[in-house]
Amino acid sequence: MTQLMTIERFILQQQARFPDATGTLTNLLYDIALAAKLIASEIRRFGLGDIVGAAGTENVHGERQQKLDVFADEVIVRMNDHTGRLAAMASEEHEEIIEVAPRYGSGKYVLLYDPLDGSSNIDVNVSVGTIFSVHRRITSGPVGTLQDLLQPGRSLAVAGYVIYGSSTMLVYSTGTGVHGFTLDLSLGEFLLSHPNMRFPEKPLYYSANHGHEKHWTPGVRRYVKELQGLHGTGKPPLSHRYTGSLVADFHRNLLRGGVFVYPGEVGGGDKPNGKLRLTYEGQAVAFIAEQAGGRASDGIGDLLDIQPHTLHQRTPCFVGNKELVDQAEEFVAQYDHEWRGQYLPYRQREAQLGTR
Ligand code: P6P
Repeated sequence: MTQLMTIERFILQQQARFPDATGTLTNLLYDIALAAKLIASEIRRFGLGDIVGAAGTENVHGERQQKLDVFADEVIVRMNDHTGRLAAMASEEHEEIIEVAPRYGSGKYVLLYDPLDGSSNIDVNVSVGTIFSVHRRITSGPVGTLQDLLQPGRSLAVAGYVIYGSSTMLVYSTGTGVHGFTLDLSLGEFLLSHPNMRFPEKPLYYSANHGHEKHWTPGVRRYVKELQGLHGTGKPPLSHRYTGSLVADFHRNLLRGGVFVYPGEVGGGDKPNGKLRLTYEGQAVAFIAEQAGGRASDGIGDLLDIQPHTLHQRTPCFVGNKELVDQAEEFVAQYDHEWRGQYLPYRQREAQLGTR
């Protein structure tokens, strides 16, 4: 019988490798794992329990808020706003920084998260996910500030996601590899099921929403045709898989090899700078991708090197096997000068620390 390794024991084992570790990050990861169990149990009951349909409210982006979005967000806030481990938080469901009470605000870390990514898929029973990133605090006041939250992804302390699918999995990295844990419902424990996850050498899939193809740039159109093997380069075509849940598409590509593509749009498209949010979606999958031997780009350069300017800043995103992401950059560099011209000023905007 293989050794039962719970996430708690694994995190403690990993902590032992850092003698000066104080256990704060370890306990923060426990908190996130517990929040994931609570959210998972509510999702399993969805449609059976009293949480049905949309909450009737809209989130900061004018998107219909499913009650489970609200529930997941509240679980994460309540799990973390009084532990003394965090100095501030940011969430897709909150327009502004989530303040931590000064008496708890001296934490060494800040947490950025999307509580329920892909939530429009909930009531059609397609996998959804929670995405989280943890930065080390860089300010020293009584509570955390935007400056702590608007850091490049390269300096992340932890990044991870939970996928609520046929099983519930928690995948995370602290910068020493990517490790996956599957929730054993009979034990109520996340058990190590995927140690040291790496993108397979040979990719099988690409994920993109062809419904937006008319707004893709010339370079991205050519790139996707290359992925489909239509340029006669002899490379085997990749199969197309797209669920509309970043976590589900990214997770499949991590396990089977592939690339997720959500580019910036032109020609009347309403997403010139992409759709994904840099701070609480893009940075997390980019950090995990690099730790798993892959990479992430906005079409210009590494997504982890972008200095965020606002909490809800969007980013184009090509993430997955390294050579597939490298290829995307080559096509954008060769064919997409017009799009680059309008995107670069957005990408390079100074961090707006005083505003959202
Ligand atoms: P589209 C979900 O809303 C999300 O942010 C990601 O999870 C997902 O990859 C993307 O949007 C889907 O967007 O435009 O293809 O529906």
